[in-house]
Amino acid sequence: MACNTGTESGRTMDPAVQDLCKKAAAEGIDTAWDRYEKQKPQCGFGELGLCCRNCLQGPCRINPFGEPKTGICGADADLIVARNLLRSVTGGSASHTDHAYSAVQLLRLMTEGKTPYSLKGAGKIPGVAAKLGINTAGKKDEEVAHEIALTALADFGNYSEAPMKWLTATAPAERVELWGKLGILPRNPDREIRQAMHGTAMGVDGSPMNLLLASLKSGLIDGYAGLHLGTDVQDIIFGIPTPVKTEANMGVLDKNTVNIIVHGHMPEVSEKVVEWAEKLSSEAKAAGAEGITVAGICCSGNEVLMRHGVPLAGNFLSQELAIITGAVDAMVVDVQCFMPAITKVAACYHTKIITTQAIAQLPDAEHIPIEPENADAGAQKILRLAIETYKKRNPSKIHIPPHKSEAWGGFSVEAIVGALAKVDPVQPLKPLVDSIVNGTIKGAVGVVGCNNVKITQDVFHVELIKELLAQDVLVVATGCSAQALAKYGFLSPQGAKTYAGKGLLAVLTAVGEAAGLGGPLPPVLHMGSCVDNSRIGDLVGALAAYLKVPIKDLPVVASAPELQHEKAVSIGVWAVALGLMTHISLPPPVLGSPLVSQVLTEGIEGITGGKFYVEGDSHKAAAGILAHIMQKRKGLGL
Ligand code: SF4
Ligand code: MSK
Repeated sequence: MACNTGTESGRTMDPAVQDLCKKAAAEGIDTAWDRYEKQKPQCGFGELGLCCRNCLQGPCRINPFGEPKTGICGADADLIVARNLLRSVTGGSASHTDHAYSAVQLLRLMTEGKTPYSLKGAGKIPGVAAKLGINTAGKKDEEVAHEIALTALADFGNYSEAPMKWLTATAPAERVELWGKLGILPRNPDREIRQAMHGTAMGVDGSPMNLLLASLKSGLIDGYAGLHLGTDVQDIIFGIPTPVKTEANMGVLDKNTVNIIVHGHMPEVSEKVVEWAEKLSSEAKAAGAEGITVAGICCSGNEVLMRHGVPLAGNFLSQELAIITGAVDAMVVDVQCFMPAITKVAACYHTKIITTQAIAQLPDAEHIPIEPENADAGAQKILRLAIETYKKRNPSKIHIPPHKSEAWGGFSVEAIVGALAKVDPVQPLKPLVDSIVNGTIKGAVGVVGCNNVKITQDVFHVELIKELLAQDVLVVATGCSAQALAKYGFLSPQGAKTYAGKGLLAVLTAVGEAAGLGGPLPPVLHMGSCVDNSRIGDLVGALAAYLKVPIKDLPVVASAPELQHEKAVSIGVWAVALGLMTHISLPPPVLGSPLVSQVLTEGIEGITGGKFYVEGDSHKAAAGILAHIMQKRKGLGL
């Protein structure tokens, strides 16, 4: 891992972002990297998780080298760290769960005929309905979809002690049994989030181990009330992704078109922007542009990339630099991962920042609500504002670095199984499992998560995955990790020839050709946004079921090489609860507690079969991941 050095190449390996960092410096604009420099040195107590502000007697902090050893109330390092961790995991779970809840409400309203959205994912309905025990006989798709929405809402209204239906219906039975024995099956997700906040308040839970179990439970809320629920419902509304070709990096912006960036996580916003960009293209032409380009950043971008091949401008740390091209007329944000700094950067250009959600507003932005009932009106307003703004561009400030790469997305589980079925229609997973069994493919890694200003942008994603692919490890990706890899050709068929080992290349070629792609599949399969980590969970679950072993025994590892958000922490906890070794490059703030650190990296393995593996050097991480895969292969007798 290269550390941030303050130079462009220390900040990012992305040539387009390096170029724009120079432009930012020349124009006197601070970016996240400059603000990071001004934060140094960051607080050691905070880094270790040893600061508590849970009551007004504090803040209290623990000195790891001496006194004080407890806060004013007597809470020690283990308790403070465990409480802080639970609050952080719960922050992540709440973010995903609230996102999924919005999608469920949209599905309900849509199936009541109250929105301008229409059902595009009928193919998803039978499978989801079957898992939930909903009878579909003689019912229209909309009716079943409505029942699905009501079933999800019943989880949020569950006042009984019964566990969440979405979890028991969609998680592997072996895991449900284990989590039941551990007493961590969530009931109503809202209730559990409330209870986590209560349990971590001053004078409530004083047991670090009990708090760690609560963190596992919170991870399950993320996995099933956030990720799985979110993906299932979004696929029903917007369609199941299928393989689609696009391009990635700043070069997708076009100086001759109105450029709109969609940023955040909610497809209900980005879908409408894409739809109305097509419909209002003539108005853009009347304003002197050649058309409208919509490009994505973060997971709103991933959602429309997966379903429509909308190009990608960049990932998390690229967001300010996209504005610095001077060619972005509007950046439309919904929820999560947009920096408050973007309005300040936009103020140096003609760019409009447009917020769309009541809970996610910014001073100095235009707020144009996109709600289920008014989405068309809101989207038209956004598009017309972007077209108006285009007329105010300052050509002398425009610089679009030409870099872009071919990238393929759309690899839902259904699409992957569909491609494999072209090789073996009866048992689609057989070719993949056979390749793992005979060692042509050694195992699989799901690489996910963000950029983090503490790590040179994209370097860890790229270096780690390069090594794993060369060692014949199959890689699937989501979130900003998939976007990082997209920028350097890992999501293109050509990338298979460049990066994949011999065995992996043979499998990718056989499946790609059978699926009619005329060449290999990309070496990294883009499975979607952050909530679509559920797709990775389902794929891994299907492999385990086929082999009749628990997930924990598979030669499969998760990795979040440049994690940043609380959501990445809660996703990681869910992956560990599923039984996966989960690599992270930076530890969350837990090192102040030897107990919590030991449980997360070792002790938990005896309980769920998963654990966190912290390694900040990409080369060593690749070796550690590979060693784990080989150990799991041995365990299976392979
Ligand atoms: Fe200090 Fe305890 Fe209050 Fe935390 S809860 S701020 S440790 S007194
Ligand atoms: S957007 S959570 S920076 S992956 Fe899903 Fe990227 Fe991480 Fe946000």
